[in-house]
Amino acid sequence: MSRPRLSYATLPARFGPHVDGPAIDPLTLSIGIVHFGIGAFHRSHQAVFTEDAAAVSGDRRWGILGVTGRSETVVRQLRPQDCLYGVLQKGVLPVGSARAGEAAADLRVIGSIREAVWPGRDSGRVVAAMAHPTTHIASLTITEKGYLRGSDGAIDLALPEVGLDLALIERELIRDPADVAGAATKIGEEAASHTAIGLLVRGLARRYRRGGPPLTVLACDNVVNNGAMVKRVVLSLAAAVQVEEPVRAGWLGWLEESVSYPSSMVDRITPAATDHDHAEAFALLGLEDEALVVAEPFSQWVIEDDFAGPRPAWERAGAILTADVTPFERAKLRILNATHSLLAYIGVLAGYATIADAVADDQLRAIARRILDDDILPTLQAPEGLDLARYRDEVLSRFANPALAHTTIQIAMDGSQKLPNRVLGTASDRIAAGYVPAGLAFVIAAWIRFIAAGLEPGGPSLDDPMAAQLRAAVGSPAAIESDPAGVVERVFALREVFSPRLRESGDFRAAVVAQLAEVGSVTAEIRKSNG
Ligand code: CS2
Repeated sequence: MSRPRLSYATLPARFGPHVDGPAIDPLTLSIGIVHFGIGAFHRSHQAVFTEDAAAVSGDRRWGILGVTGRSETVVRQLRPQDCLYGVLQKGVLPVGSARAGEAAADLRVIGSIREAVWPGRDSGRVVAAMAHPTTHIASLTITEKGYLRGSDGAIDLALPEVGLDLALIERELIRDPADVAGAATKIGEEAASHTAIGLLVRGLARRYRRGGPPLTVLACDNVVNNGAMVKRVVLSLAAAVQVEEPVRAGWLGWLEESVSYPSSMVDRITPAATDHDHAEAFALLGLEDEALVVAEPFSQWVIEDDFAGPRPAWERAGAILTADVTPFERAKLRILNATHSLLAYIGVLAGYATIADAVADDQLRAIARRILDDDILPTLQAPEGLDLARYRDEVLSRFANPALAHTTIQIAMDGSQKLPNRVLGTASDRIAAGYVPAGLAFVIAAWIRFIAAGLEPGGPSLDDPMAAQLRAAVGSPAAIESDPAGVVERVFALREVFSPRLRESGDFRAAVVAQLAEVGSVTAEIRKSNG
């Protein structure tokens, strides 16, 4: 017999210990937010803040319409569950409690996602929701590569799927499909957009055509200045439309004046849920939950208070609304994400499957600590209320959380997209200040060795949109030993990844060459001592 599945109907009237239901009746929420990218991170982070804000304020306008990426999987997981899902929060009982140090898990069912759609079939629904006057926010967690930026930061118009989406945006601007008398286009029959940004801009185009109220586009990805970044991407696609004046000028003017693009810093470690997590959640709730997400207890959201219209009272749910996100965002990307990437690459090479295992290694923890102190902390200005040294220590202890199986290989993906945001800006600042950051060179060297290891039969898989270029630049695994300077030269020639300052610093390249040897000996030593 199949086990009962989580849904509105099966939701228990009372929950057992360590389990909680939605903080507000999900069926009373209307859609106010369209979110692109309803992966695990959105569900463990913004969706929880949004539900808490609704519960505290009683404002029911902020249900979320969640849009998947290319795959329909999340829709299949959520829809049969009335979009309810659990967040399994896993940590260790704090010092001072009776069972200090023991693993502890709590489950909370979240109901703030009210609709889940797949652009392959439901693009029309997304565009309609974006044009609807009660929608005030379009938010995004589409990962670094989802913005489809070229090396100048504008959208890459040469990509065929972007070209296809541009045509759909032009069609929106010239002729609103729903306005055409007799056409009676059924929403489900509208053409599918191919990219998240294409669909977002198409939704904006319909909103503009309908004379809709202002809207906020809120990027929630780990990208430097994510507000300005998404604005550039949106405007570069919007400006590429070939439509006549005055439509074009009106459209571009509306995007400037009626749409705001606040930056935000997001933080909650959310590893992929394992079978073991599913079993643990089932034991707590007694219901099967195919959309379960797992997360650490810590959660933080800092948002630039620059909204074009109304927004949820996120500050009442613990978010920080501020005039300037930059110091928070820098500290988080440069301390947490950079160290995550370091531990991911060196961890894979040393044979550690999870971040917790990698950071439990004394030698690796000491290396991480040294890089943080020598090369990272000196580049940061502490945001008000944050002590950088304490933050560093907290981050390392969050990584050590033994209850989270956050795999090194998961974090190792997309290095070409991640490193510019988390490591290379820091390196550039150190070089500008007259230092050669050997520690950051070590991080790049670990990444290069990781790429090289992937060239070996049975080596770690390289999951990266630039995988082909990266493999070609490294050449062969043997090249790391026979011609390290040549390898570094070729990797640094990748303009999409390295800024001119880094490309031109011979000292930094030499440091990376030296650190390739260091990474090799550290990982060989660890593998040997671990047998
Ligand atoms: C991680 C992040 O996957 C990664 O690259 O560094 O997802 C990290 O877990 C989050 O940013 C934590 O807030």
